[in-house]
Order: sequence, then structure tokens, then C-alpha cells
Amino acid sequence: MRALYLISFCVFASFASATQAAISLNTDDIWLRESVPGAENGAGFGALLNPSNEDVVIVGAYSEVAGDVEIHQHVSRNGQMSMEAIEALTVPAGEEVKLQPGGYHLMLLGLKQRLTTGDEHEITLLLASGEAITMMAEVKPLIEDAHNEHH
Ligand SMILES: [Cu+2]
Repeated sequence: MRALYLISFCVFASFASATQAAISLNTDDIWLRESVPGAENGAGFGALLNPSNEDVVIVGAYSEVAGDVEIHQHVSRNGQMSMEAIEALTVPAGEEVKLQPGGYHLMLLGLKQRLTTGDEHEITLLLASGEAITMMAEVKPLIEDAHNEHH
């Protein structure tokens, strides 16, 4: 299943308030990696697109399926890859930032249930502007990412 989630909360708000610029962030095919039984943590990937002419800064995230959600990046230290939480992730105006294995990703800490292929969970991104953007993320096995779907 493929889905394109277009979220633009501020489209109509601009009629009500001329002072606040409309900032929107589109999320494309956000998905969660299937977790193995007993896994404490999970990960989320996908693309974040900023169609506006202002940078969008993501300062946090949460989901009902996890105790906490952090934004992580992978860093290389002495040739070893490890990941660490970052305070904020900026999606530059008119650009796209990819969340992918080995790069930026959403880290779901303290899973309340196993992430099972086919399930969908709500993920909310919190922006520095105060906006909250909620999307549905489907659980997929990691291997499917490379091959998409058979046809
Ligand atoms: Cu991580």
C-alpha cells in the first residue's frame, strides 16, 4: 500500500490571521520498521517535504505506541557508526529531508506493543512554530524498502 499524506494545517488559517505566515510540511510515505518480539525500541522513516518559503524546524515528536519519540541521526566516530538524538531537525524552505536507515530517523523509545507489518500508528511531529502535524505510519518489514512492491 502506498499513500501520500498531504498535511497543511495553515492553509485556511491564513484567512483568519494575516500576521502568521502559512508554514506547512508534507510527509511522504512515513513508515515504521517492523520490530522483533520483545524489542524495546522502534524506528520510523520517510520523506519530509517543505513546500513553503520558510524553513520548518521539527523540535519533537510523539506517538501513542511509544513512551517517547526522539529524532536521531547517525554519526561516525572512529569508524564506528552510532546514533544520537538531536534537538531539532530543520527542513529547509523548498527542500526535502529523507528519514532513512543509516541517516535521520524517528526513534520510538519504550514500545508499548510490537510493531507488526500492516499495522498503522499515529505519529505527531511538533514544529518550532507551535504546529503539530499528525500522520499515519504503516508498519513494514525493512527489506521491502529496497524493493517496493512486486508488480
Ligand atoms: Cu535511533
